[in-house]
Amino acid sequence: MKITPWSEECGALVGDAQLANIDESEMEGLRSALATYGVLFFRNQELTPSDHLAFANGFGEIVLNKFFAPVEGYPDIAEVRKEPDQTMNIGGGWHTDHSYDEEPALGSILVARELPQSGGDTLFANLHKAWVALPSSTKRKIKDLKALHSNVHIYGRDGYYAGTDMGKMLKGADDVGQAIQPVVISHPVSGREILYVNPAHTISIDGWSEEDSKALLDELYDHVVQPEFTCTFDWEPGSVAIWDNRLTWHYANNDYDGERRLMHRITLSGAPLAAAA
Ligand SMILES: O=C(O)CCC(=O)C(=O)O
Ligand SMILES: [Fe+2]
Repeated sequence: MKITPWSEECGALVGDAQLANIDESEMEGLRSALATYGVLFFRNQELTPSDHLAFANGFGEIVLNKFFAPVEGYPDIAEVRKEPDQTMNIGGGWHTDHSYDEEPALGSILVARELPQSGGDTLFANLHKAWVALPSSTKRKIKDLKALHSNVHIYGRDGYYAGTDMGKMLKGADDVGQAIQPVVISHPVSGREILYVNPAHTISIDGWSEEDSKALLDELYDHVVQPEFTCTFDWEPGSVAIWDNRLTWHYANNDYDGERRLMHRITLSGAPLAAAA
């Protein structure tokens, strides 16, 4: 197994490894690389849905996403699908998954199944690097804050997706919820500080007015999306990505109208998040 940085900004490429056939010491190497790099990319994998499931079970514990349709015959694998006649995709804005859960998911293992001719890249951002580069005055101001995260406005009955052509592909509109999370967390494995707010799910800073919350959050979001903290993954047949939801945001480009894109996702369960010391 050979792990090399994907770019200066984020991620690592893992070569000389087949996820369908990995031993426990390589698995431990992947867990540790994920905590360091935030997202791991793989090429030329031959991974059936059963292999995908076996790898996920070896890596950690699986948690179900309540909103995505399952792959037929594999209730633990979710479909991330956009059909040629759809205009909306899943994850087409900067976000991290499941921050609205009390115990946010550790991350996901996403496998390319059907790709458009071009486009459909996924962008990632490194929220540890983004934290480190914040001015000290901002760090002091936000370090002990908490924020409210929700999915009601996205997956709920009157949410964002319900009004689009993605609405019919999703389920669980009554299974929505929210959680309070520290604005700066300590990574459960590496202990590194991470800015833990995101444009899709963070509603407000706990105890702040809507207006003041928005001003601070917008300032933080503008900071994170700078090129020095982000990288892009161009999917090929056989590509796999594993990301850490605590350390990264992601963004699925929606630039391939008229073509199908189908990915299989298994979500890994996480733990409650602690505020940075
Ligand atoms: O399709 C992608 O590239 C990512 C979609 C997404 O946001 C997710 O699966 O959580
Ligand atoms: Fe996502």
